[in-house]
Amino acid sequence: MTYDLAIGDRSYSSWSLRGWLLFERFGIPVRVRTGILFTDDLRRLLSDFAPARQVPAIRTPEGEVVGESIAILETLAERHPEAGLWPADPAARAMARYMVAEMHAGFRDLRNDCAMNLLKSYQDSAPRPEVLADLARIEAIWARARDRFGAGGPWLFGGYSAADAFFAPVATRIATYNLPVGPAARAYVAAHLADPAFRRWRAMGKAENLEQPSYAKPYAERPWPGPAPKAAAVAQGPSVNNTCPYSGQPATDFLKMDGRVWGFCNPFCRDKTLHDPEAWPKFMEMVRAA
Ligand SMILES: N[C@@H](CCC(=O)N[C@@H](CS)C(=O)NCC(=O)O)C(=O)O
Repeated sequence: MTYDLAIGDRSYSSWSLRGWLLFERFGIPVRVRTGILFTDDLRRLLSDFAPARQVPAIRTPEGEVVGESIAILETLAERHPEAGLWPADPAARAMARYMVAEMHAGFRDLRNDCAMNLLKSYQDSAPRPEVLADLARIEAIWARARDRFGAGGPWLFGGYSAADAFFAPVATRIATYNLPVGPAARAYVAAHLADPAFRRWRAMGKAENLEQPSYAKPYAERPWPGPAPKAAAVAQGPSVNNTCPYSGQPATDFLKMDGRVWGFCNPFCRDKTLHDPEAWPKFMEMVRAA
């Protein structure tokens, strides 16, 4: 028995990203089920998670459904105290809770004007003053956390905590809409873009190959501002490996990287790897061992 997690399109659903990071970053096993935003597909998925009305939603191994990302976080933190979702220090923990609650309830101008879109990166999004005011507040609270508690690592409280999962989609917005922030905030944004868990999420979003026209913006584009994924291309077999690095099933779909062909058990496993090979430890272990 494990958790079930309902999510929307990985390229666009910022709340789903928060929910998923809580599992992925803290090593809590989960079965992920996806639905396409704004379609009957999502409504069908959510009918299995009643009474949840939005993604993310979870079902615990005992069958209890929990919606609202902040409630999902508290449920997981209570059930998995050893996972360290909240900082261990009580003052840091109080501040992290405050920041997560403010994120959950606020920053509406930033969220409305700059919807998360992990498929695009813009040169200039001409942010309104209201968006700049949200950014100023975000920079202030990030700096306060980093100054007081961040010495042990690149995250708000040093090591990765639930507060970082909640601000991950904000970091992507600053990056992809090229929003003006100072060097400390830029460094924190860069830590998110380089985070292997976030890179896996983005690669899976690209593999889903879904474009939501309502997210299109008229701004000039620029290259992705995070680490450039290693080059790989779709290929024909045979492959170096006979079985998929993720499932152990026979290899049926192939990619080529550094002159060698690798096999996977289905197009999605192939494509998520294709879009960022180095973000997938099981694949890279196989490459190194071959
Ligand atoms: N307050 C909710 C927000 C969830 C939310 O807005 N989810 C969006 C996707 S990012 C959604 O389900 N949209 C589809 C809909 O509302 O029908 C949370 O914290 O989980």
